Amino acid sequence: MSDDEIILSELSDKELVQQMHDDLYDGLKEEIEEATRILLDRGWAPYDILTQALVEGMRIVGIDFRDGILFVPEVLLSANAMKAGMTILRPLLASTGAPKQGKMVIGTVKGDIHDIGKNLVGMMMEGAGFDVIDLGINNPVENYLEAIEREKPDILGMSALLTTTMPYMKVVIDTLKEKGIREDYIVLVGGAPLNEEFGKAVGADAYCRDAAVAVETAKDFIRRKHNSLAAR
Ligand code: B12
Repeated sequence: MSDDEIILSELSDKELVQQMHDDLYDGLKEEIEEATRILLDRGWAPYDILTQALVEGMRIVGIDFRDGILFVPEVLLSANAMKAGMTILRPLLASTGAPKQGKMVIGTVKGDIHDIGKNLVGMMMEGAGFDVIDLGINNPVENYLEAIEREKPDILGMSALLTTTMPYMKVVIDTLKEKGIREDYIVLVGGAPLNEEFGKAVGADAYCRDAAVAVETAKDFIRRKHNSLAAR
């Protein structure tokens, strides 16, 4: 059967998720939107669609990008398709009615334009009851400073997907230290090339491997912050 004969709504859940991986690979935005809606109609939890269909699909794209089978223009189409699916899921993830937890400022560091992971973390944090101020991509240290001064968040989150841009996180954290305000914020870092050791080395409070870990870690730090304030 050729692709254009596939009727998404007639596929089983498993086939549909598989088809979404293929459609994400091919950058088919409308198909991703349709399939996302179908899974929602079938009672799928938004988080499961996000992880099993979209994030897993992008993982496969990442492998072929790494191996030189896919190139930037194709991966951009995949990213756009993924974002279209995320746009449908976002309000559903954000409206969980979770009690207010705190505020987060998040942005991708200077030189880096990857934003899917950051957006996903922002969405999940909103769903968990955090107010999220998203600074977007390619942020120099000044942007972070200005935003934390203005927003007075509990958490500062930085994202980097390139080995060449991840050291910039240290520039931001060192600047906070120089200004004597490092301890005023919980600093969380993330992105595919990072690891726990790197997080420690740059002076972050924690490295988070994915959005779910980011939410749990953020809640944990907020609890600790409240406990230590209460103990004063
Ligand atoms: C999509 C993509 C692109 C898209 C980005 C579109 C967009 N709007 O984001 C485009 C095509 C533009 C792109 C461009 C480039 N890319 Co690119 N890209 C990817 C790809 C395939 C997927 C990234 C992604 O979205 N993953 C899905 C999300 C959900 O995962 P994630 O980002 O890791 O986020 C999760 C966690 O890391 C964590 N997290 C992320 N951020 C944060 C922040 C905080 C605070 C916390 C707590 C957690 C957290 O939670 C997220 C959700 O669970 C990766 C492959 C890979 N393995 O990562 C390459 C990859 C990152 N890109 C790579 C490269 C080389 C490039 C280019 C230099 C290519 C080129 N020659 O031009 C350019 C760089 C442009 C720039 N200056 O930034 C390399 C990096 C290699 C390296 N070691 O540095 C990778 C690894 C591919 C590869 N193996 O070669 N890319």
